[in-house]
Amino acid sequence: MYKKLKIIVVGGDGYCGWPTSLHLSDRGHEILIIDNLSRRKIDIELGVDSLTPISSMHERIESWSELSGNRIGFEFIDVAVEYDKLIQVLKFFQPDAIIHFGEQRSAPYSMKNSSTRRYTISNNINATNNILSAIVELELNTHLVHLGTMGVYGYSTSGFKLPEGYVKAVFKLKDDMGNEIITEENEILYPPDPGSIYHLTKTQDALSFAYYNKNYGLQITDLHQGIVWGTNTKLTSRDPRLFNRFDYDGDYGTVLNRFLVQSSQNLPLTVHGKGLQTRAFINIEDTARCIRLAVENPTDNSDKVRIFNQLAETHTVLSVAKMVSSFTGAEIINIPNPRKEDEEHELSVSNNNLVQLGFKPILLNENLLEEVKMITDSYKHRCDHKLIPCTSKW
Ligand code: NAD
Ligand code: USQ
Repeated sequence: MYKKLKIIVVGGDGYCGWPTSLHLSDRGHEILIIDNLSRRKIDIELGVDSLTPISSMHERIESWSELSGNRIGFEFIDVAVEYDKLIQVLKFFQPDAIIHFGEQRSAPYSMKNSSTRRYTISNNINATNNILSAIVELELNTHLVHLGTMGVYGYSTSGFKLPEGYVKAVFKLKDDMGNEIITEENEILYPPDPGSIYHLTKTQDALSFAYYNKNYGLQITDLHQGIVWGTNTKLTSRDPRLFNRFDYDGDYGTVLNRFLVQSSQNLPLTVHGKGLQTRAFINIEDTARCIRLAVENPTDNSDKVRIFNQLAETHTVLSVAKMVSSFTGAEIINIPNPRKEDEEHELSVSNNNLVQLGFKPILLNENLLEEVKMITDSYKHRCDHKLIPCTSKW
């Protein structure tokens, strides 16, 4: 049996936030979404649209209430800017947990120009700090669950299985006389190594969490998530009005989803560089389940931030392309890499903390690819080829 919780989902209109809100509402938790709909506005700015038609936030909530009998609340607030409104809502709602998805999450968008770079920094850093600060100001006993990224660890061959957030470190230094000093073993945050402005904000979030935990004893779980793939979950596919968004454009489309769209459009699968860069992957249904596990099993340990690696499996980009190609027959092309990244490295990651809480990962398989392919085929007429290339270069 689990306790029914009052949960605020910041960013609950987004790709991960919407299915997670439905999943938690379906479990009987009381859900209040806070979102400033900035993701929909960025679509307008970029001239793109989700491949799947998505309803307005109000229609989503009304349909869910009609179909499930469960009410989800919605507050239109920019948490990075409208601190006073955020305070009012938290004071009134008194959440047991806040799930924080509310950040600008595209690495290519964050690297487009000075305006997107500055927006990403100010939005993400202020959103996180305002939420933390509001919990402190109101003296709430709220568990903050944040969506971080595997990218905080950087991408290069480490030679070992990446731990969950922390490493034991011994420092070897030289004093002024040149004598070697070897320190005792310390537990430290794994050294951050961001590969984009977006990833930089996530590494800075991690420091804020460590500080607010140390100084104010806040209860925080940071989920270092891999690349999410898929679109609908069992709940979002109950009715077209509940459909989840599907990004395929060069800024927001993530690699596996893009490969499936490219296949449906009879376009080649665009592998950046050698394609031997390894990434962590997780299905959208698992994203919602893992967050539920983190929220329903709050940390009782306030002496440090709890960090989980949230992934099902790791693959090179090329092996993902080959999987899609063997299933759809699409051609694979290697194109010059628009990003500054290591194109050939291994990645082995522990996800033991979530597994211990009962996470049984959904692995990439043809049936699941088939489900997503049905979506990319059904909405192929909504795809604009001009928007597929990755034009953001760094
Ligand atoms: P998304 O852009 O679809 O959703 C983010 C939501 O947050 C949007 O609805 C947006 O309007 C809202 N938002 C942004 N800034 C806000 C603000 N200042 N105030 C209120 N609302 C705000 O992104 P997503 O794919 O759902 O990702 C959610 C989180 O998960 C992000 O923090 C991202 O870093 C993390 N994540 C995503 C993936 C992935 O593959 N999609 C992988 C790892 C981690
Ligand atoms: N890539 C290709 N071809 C493409 C698109 C991408 O080869 O057409 C490559 C990229 O160069 C990169 C890899 O695929 O090496 C992944 O790119 P991506 O766009 O799928 O994912 P990324 O930019 O890393 O970001 C996404 C989410 C981000 C999240 C991150 C998790 O947008 O919010 O934090 O995945 S992780 O990658 O584990 O850090």
